[in-house]
Amino acid sequence: KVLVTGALGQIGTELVVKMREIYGADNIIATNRSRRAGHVLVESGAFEELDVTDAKGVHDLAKKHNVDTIIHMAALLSATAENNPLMAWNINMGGLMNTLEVARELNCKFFTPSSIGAFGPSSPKVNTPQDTIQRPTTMYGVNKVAGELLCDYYFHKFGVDTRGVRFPGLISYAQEPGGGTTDYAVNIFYDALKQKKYTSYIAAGTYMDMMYMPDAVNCIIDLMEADTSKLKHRNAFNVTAMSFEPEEIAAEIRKHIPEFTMDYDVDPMRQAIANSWPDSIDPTAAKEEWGFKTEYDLPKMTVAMLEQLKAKGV
Ligand code: VAH
Repeated sequence: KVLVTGALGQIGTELVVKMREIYGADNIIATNRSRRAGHVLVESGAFEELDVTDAKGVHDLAKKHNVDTIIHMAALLSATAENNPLMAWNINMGGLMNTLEVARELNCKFFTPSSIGAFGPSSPKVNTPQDTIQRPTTMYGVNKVAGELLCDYYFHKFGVDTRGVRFPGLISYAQEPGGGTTDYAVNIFYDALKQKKYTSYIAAGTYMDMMYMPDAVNCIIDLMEADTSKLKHRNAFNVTAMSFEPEEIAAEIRKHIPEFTMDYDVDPMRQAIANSWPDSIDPTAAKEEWGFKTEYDLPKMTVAMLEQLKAKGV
């Protein structure tokens, strides 16, 4: 039985659908701080409200469902965290500690994502190595580095089978993201379809790693099914599918919507966050240790996103 926190979030939504297909709907317990009536997951299977900052609530729910795996996705993303640093610490670190403790007590396998946000201005910017300096300058980045270290600690101190990846920006059609810096690369598709125009809050020339959500979901499943004896790293594998800047994704969209135009209204805070992150990261360790691979590059993702959003009625 798998407990997923933050299941109604951008990753959780598609992850739970895929895991239910693979492992059976009754074996994946979707939880979220609040239920969202009408959300595909709330209407289609086991759903429980869970606030990950409630240690007893996490323990009792995991015990009630006799879970053996915890996929901890509940967190505040970079821009939200930068606007509410104390709340971000409490939710991101408090939630992680509570779920790690339950994983220790109930002997659960554990996954939580880190991010390219775990790197900072002093990390090598291009082809950022798996093991390198990590001095992020955002609260989100501090949470992610602390989270990587905490998950390593629970592995070597308590033997908890913790695993994780450093996700790039994730692009999805099923559930809009909330409060990220890379989300311009999602918003651009919605606006291209609705008004054939997008105003980017990230400046031209700002490269960031990205990945289409189906590849990200497969990443989590592949890593969780990997042979633990092959893992030299445990948490925070660099994973990425592509790196692009706003003009490149706009040009790709224009191949399908020729009249699409984009202009800029740069948001200083999210631009500063983006500037502190790598341009591109090196996923070699993930490829070597558990066969990480992706199917979608920018052209293929653009076709898929436009098709799926049109089908959704955007
Ligand atoms: C964010 N989408 O923008 C998330 C992610 C690497 C980016 O961590 O905060």
